[in-house]
Parts: sequence; structure tokens; C-alpha cells
Amino acid sequence: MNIRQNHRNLSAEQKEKFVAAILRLKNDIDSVLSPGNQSRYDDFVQVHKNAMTGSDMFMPMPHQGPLFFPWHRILLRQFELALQSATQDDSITIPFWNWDISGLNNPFTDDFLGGDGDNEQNDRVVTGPFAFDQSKFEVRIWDNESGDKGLRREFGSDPSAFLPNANDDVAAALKKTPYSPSPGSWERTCEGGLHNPVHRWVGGNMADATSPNDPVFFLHHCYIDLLWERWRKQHPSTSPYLPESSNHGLGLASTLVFNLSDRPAPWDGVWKVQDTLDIQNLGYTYES
Ligand SMILES: [Cu+2]
Repeated sequence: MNIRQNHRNLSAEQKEKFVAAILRLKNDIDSVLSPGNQSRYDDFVQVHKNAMTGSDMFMPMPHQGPLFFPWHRILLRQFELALQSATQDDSITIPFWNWDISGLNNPFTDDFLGGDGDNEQNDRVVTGPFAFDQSKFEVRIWDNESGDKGLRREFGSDPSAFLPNANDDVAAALKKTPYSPSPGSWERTCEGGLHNPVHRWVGGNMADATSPNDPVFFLHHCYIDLLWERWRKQHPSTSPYLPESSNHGLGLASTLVFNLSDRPAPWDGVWKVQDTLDIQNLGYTYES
């Protein structure tokens, strides 16, 4: 059983291993979707882009609706398994970031994810292992045909962006029921009111459909995944997912989609929405 931790509780060695696994996936493991043209890391960027935009866009949409949590849960678990197989180290797990940047909560440090972009260099990240001049983290997939090969961030420059506060924003969202689909539901509140502003706050690549270009995407979504789990436990008599049935690919028995039917699948395995409700069945849990 893999245990996911708050990144602030990782040892220096665990942080180093996580970063090294990302760099391996980025540089040494070939793509399944487009071998020779991109890396295995880039496949995860591609799948997320195809879920939102572009000529390979598939349906149903896993954003702005109930599939948001189950779909990203599988994407993250597949990324975690890819990190493990790239390094032959099945102790590596995705840590989470609780959107706090004070003290040890800050993941944007030189020994971990690197810092903000430099606005004199097109907002390229210039510190840490993913900095452009380290030449170890080339961006290869953009929302449009081409873009900057450097990882980009623009902390807080979008005036509509913010980092949700654990005591107020997160606690208030966790009280919301039902799961979906009304404007005040859990899914709508979490995705629109907590998740989106963080993407925009980090800015740069994180503000795009190709947001997994920034490794912080996975720490951000890991926290979202943990919150879904917390919400479920906090509301034991509420349905953990809605709609229970639907003919639009949204119900509990619907199969999650990660590619157009005539394009290669990014990974082996098939999951229905209902298969994602038990994280231990998927092979992981969260530190208590
Ligand atoms: Cu997403």
C-alpha cells in the first residue's frame, strides 16, 4: 500500500527521489502516445490537454462536472505508477501541497519544485531542478502548436487568483452537499472555488490546458484528491458520487475515457467511475 504524504513531511532524501523520478520520466522514458517525439512525462500533459482542447479532444469532459474527481484520481495514480516503474522504486508516491506557502509548507524551494518565474525571461522558472538553464526539463506540449520550452510561472499575477485558506475556504467547501451538480454542491464548489484559483495563482503553464507541464500540478491535484476523500468521510450518509446513473457517460457505471477511440490508450486498464471510490483498492492511502 502506497502512502501519500504532505510534501512538508518528506525527508530530504524522499524529496530528492521524487524530483529524480520526475526527471527520469521526463528525459529517459519514451512516450507511449507518440514514441520518439515526446517523453512518458509528456504523455500525461498530452492526456490532460486532450481532455480539454485540440484535435485529439475526447468526451465526456472531465472538467466542470462530476467526472472531475474520479478522472483526475486515475490520472494521478497512473502518474505515480509511472514514476515508480521509471525508477524501479515502488516507495515513491505523489506528495500533496495544501496551498499554503508559509514556512515549510512552501514547495517552491530550490531543493524541491523551484520558485516563481522571472518576468524578464518570459516568466521562465530560473531556480530549482526544473529551471530552464538546468536543461533537464524541456516543455514540449502546449495548448497551441508551439510555445516556450522553459517551464513558466507567474505567482499571483492574475488578479482573480488566490490560494484558498485551510481554515475558511477549505473548511467551508467540505461542508457542501450533495456531491453534484448544483452550483452549491461539493464538486462545483471545490473545482470552481478552490481548484481553479490555484491553477491561476501559480500561472504560466499551470493556467493552461497543458497544466501538467508544471510538476506542481500533481501536488495540487493530490490535495484535491485527498479533499474528496475527506469530504466522503465527513458525509457518510451522502452519496460519494452523483449522478448514480446517466446516459451521458457520467454515471457510476460509466467507463472513464482518456483517449479518442481511434488513438492509442495512454495506459493499460479500464476503470468505471465506481472503481475509483475506494482508494485502497487503487493501491494507496493518505497519511493520517
Ligand atoms: Cu485537470
